[in-house]
Amino acid sequence: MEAQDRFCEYLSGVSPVWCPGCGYYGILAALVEAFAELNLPTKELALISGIGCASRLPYFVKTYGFHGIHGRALPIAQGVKTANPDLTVVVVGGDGDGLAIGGGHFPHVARNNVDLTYLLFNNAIYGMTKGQFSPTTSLFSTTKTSPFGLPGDAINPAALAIMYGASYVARGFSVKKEHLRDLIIQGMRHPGFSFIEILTSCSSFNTIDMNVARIIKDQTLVDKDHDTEDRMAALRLASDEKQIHLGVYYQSRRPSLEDKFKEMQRLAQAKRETSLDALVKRYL
Ligand SMILES: Cc1ncc(C[n+]2csc(CCOP(=O)(O)OP(=O)(O)O)c2C)c(N)n1
Ligand SMILES: [Mg+2]
Repeated sequence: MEAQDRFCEYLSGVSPVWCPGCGYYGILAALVEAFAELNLPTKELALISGIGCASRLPYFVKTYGFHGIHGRALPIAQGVKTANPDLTVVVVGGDGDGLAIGGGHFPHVARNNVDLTYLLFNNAIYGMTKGQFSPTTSLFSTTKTSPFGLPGDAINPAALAIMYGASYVARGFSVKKEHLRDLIIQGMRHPGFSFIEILTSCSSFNTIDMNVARIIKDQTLVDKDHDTEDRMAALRLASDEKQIHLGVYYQSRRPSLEDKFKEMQRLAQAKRETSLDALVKRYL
């Protein structure tokens, strides 16, 4: 069976409730196409989210799903993966969910290299709660909670992921569906923590920061000669303020948390006392 024929097998039949023109429809299509291409059985996939418009995605897909609480998608996903390492775990959420209330979890899943694929839907606004600024809203933006302009500088999620130690970091764009699908496939195949920042407008509350026409004009693909193992070169590309580079910035192989747990289990078992007497004597 071809990937396009498998596409519907991954849809739950629940219709998305996002606004007309929302970029998230394109992300949902790219993700489901990635699942169909990888041909993973739905019972081996788990989608975990927090709270927000982006976090509604697990309802629309026929995999295991967990619509968690605001900012807690990553620790829930780490728990799921640790309890059942055979599952392929994908985390979805917004910029508010992952970088404001949930911002304290991001560095730790990245440095520990937990084997998850995290899709951060960056619309630079709190969409669900109707237009408050988020950590990625740009300086001086006027929003419902910054009527005289936002005084804070925006976070760059992809650059942050590189610095936190994520072992696969990419940036995609919701209207470039095939390109995004390929980034997701590569991220899901990568063993370790994969982070994909997805630029997407919020058709109701932020079409300025994430203006689709401007991003189309400003974007270019990551150069074929870019060395994805060069962390500093990756950081430079992710932080370029003149042009938006879409593609893979960084990819490296190092043991995942699951690999390290296996090694610790082996060490603990090798040291295990075989008799109660020997164990008691250790404490005498
Ligand atoms: C503990 C807690 N605080 C605040 C909220 C209210 N709340 C719901 S969604 C949200 C922000 C969503 O923004 P984002 O994560 O960027 O997702 P988007 O809706 O833009 O996809 C907030 C503040 C909540 N549900 N729980
Ligand atoms: Mg948002």
